[in-house]
Order: sequence, then C-alpha cells, then structure tokens
Amino acid sequence: MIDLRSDTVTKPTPEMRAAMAEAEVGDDVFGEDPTINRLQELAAAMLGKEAALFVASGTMGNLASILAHCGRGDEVILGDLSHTNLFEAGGISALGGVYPHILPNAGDGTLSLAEVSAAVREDDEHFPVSKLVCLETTHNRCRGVALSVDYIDAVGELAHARALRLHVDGARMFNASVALDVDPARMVAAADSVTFCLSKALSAPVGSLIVGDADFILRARRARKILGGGMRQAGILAAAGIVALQTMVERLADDHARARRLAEGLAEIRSVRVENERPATNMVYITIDPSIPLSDVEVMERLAERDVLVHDVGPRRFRLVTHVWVGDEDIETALSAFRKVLSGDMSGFSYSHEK
Ligand code: TLP
Repeated sequence: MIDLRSDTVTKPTPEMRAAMAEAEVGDDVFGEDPTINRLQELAAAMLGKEAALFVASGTMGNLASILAHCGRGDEVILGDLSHTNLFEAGGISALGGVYPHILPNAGDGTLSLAEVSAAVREDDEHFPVSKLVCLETTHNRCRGVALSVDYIDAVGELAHARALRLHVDGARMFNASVALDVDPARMVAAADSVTFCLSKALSAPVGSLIVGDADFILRARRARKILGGGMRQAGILAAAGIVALQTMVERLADDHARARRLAEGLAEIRSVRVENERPATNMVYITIDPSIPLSDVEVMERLAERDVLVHDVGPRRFRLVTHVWVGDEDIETALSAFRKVLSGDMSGFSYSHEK
C-alpha cells in the first residue's frame, strides 16, 4: 500500500527497533529513566530551551502545555484552522476550563497581528484573562505551510509586550525548519513553549516532546500527571525518539521534493485542482471536480483498489502526505492510479484526464 493518508502511519526503522530492544530504562515518574532523560536533554538542546518533557502524543503535548500556561477562566488566542481548535476534542475547555478566543487563520497559516493585538483583553472583571497565543507550524490545515521566523518573532514580541506567552504547536516543526533552512532553535526562539512530535514524519512509533523553561516544564509535568500521562519504563519509546532526532530530520527534504513531484503530476490531471501547486513541505491538498461521477468514498475505494490511500478532508477534498515510506516510484504509481480512477478506466465512465 502507498499510504498517503498521513505521516503518522510511518513505522519505526530497524535502527529504532534495535535501540528500543537495548534501551536502558527506569521509572520515569521518579525521573529515573535514563533514556527518557537523554531524549529530553537532546530535545531541549536542539530547540535552545532549558528543559523538555516526553509525552504520549501531540494532543497531550498541546493540552499539557496549555494547562501549564493557563488556569480556569483564562483565555487562549488561537486559529480557527489550528489542530488544537479542530481536532483535540475541545480538551482545553473540557479539562482545563480554558476559554478559546478563535481568530481566522489566513491561507499561509498566520493570524493577523492586528487581530491578535485586538483580541488581548483589557483588565476588567467582565472578561476572561488573556494568557496565551498559540501558533502552528507547519500548519496542517493550511496545506503544510511553514511560518516564517520573522512572523513567529513578531507574534512573540506582541504577546510578550502584553504579558502573554506564546505556545507553538510544532508537531511538524522539523519539516518547517528543513523547508526554511533555518536552525530549529532559531525558528522557535520567540516561543515560550513548543510541542513537537516524534511519531509523524520522524517515523518513531510513539511520543512527542514539550520544551520550555524549567519552571514551565515542572508545571507541564504536573499537568501530564493529571492527564494520566506519567509513564514508567517508557525509555523503550524514547530510545526510538533519540534515533528519530539523530537520523530522520535531514532527510525530510526528500519528502518535500516528492510532495512537489506529486503536486506537479496531479496538476496535469484535468479533474484535479491542486490547492498548493508548490507544496511548502510534505502535504498536498487537492479538490476533485464535481463533474466526476464518484463520491468521495468511491474515489478513495477506487484508489485503494490500486494500492493508494488518501485522507478525505471533504467535500471533494483530499490530503496526501509524503513520508519516509513513500519513494519516487510510489509517487509515479499514485499518479497513475489517480489518472486511471479519474478517467473512468475502472469506473464505467469516460473522462479524459488531459487538461
Ligand atoms: N494530526 C493528524 C490528525 O489528527 C489530523 C494528522 O494526520 O495530521 N498538531 C498537529 C499540527 C497535528 O497535525 C496533529 C496530528 C497533532 C497536533 C496531534 O498529534 P497526535 O496525533 O500525536 O495527538
């Protein structure tokens, strides 16, 4: 199967499995897992922050971070298309009593600085207390765009000037730093906290990290415990994470090149509109012309019959994500599957795919 649904589907590399088998472990709730400690030190050093915390997932990383920054009734400013707003089950409100102040994301993943500034509340008993701004890079629903360093700096400056903190959901921040060719620590220098994931494009089986200053990480550790995320001999997982950080970052450029080839090929198919013809990183978003007499489910089924899996973000829209398990030939096979399915070869209709 050529699984383009997400980079979350990547499986551990042989080197990761070997490191997992041999990992030295201990009780991490006591702070005694040497492999987790090593991973946390590595993550903090790579991102230029004081400390780091290993958590089970990106969702837990964002939630524990927001709980560490905000109390009940505090307000967080975030984008309408952010993963935290759309796909984290409203956890910040459900579990933290944190009030979301939602602003529209522009197509490039940014929030308008003027709108962020206007969203910060005055000190008045009628209002929630503004505490935090959240950004996302790369931005998933904004087609994998990477926020520029200047923009992250500007939001950090604005937030800090108003006594707010900045959290970055950097689930795919290494895709961003590779695409921008900028040092990861520099990229998030303005952020007070960052979540990044090991189990997406970096191909580790489980886990994310939160980074920030030492006091913040202590509070995040408490939040992780409340969420039931204090793990014991999880050094087995952290061992794969160390390999991921050491071996899987540079190669992300290959995924980005393949996403560009995929986008180019798809753009040649008449019934496909590629939303990001020059993908910034590893995601391609497409819309299928309404004249194609197949439902979204049928499109996916027909592609799956040709060994290609895509993610339905409907209606008529699909996301395709490249990652380490998708090679050059797979891209060509996927393009040929799209051409066949959308030209009706196997669908009982005739539709030329030529533009
Ligand atoms: N994103 C997943 C799905 O939930 C959509 C994917 O396939 O892209 N932040 C961002 C920007 C993410 O894209 C994701 C996962 C998360 C956080 C949450 O990470 P996990 O799945 O580890 O909780």
